[in-house]
Amino acid sequence: MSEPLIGILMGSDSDLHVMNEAIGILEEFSIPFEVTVASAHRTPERVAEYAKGARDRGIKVIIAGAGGAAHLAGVVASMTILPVIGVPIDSSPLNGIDALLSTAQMPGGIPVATMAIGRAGAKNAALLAVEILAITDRELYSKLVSYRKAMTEDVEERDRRVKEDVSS
Ligand code: RP5
Repeated sequence: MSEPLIGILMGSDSDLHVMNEAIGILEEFSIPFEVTVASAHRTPERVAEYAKGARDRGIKVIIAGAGGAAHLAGVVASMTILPVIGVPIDSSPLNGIDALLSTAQMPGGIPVATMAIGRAGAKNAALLAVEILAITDRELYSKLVSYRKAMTEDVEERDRRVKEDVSS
């Protein structure tokens, strides 16, 4: 497999079932990626090492998913110039609202592109990462156009089926 272009980070292995949505999209678009478990609170040195070394290793975009007091994406963003996409994970008693605010409410100067809570957010994080790569990759751009077209056709098909069900 080629060198990874996207780094997927997650605060715990318990986040994997959500971050699998991102993995699925990157596989669908044949984008090489790597997956790492590192916690901003439990393993801060590991997070720092990862963030500081990512660009030199060829990573173009980092996707960081975490739950609870989710500082992972923000801490990573503070230590790299690479675009960082945050995925708030609904793993706490607050169902991800805590992670959403912790990820989104960054101070001016250190941006984190924050996605929706949970699976949709993980999926969109990967699609946004692909869109960023597609800025300079025409083939990837065409794949994204086809992906959108397929999604439109799928909704139209669902519409047809619902109309049939209702009228029968
Ligand atoms: C966060 O705490 C992780 O990202 C995870 O969502 C949450 C719970 O982690 P575990 O206690 O399951 O390892 O840091």
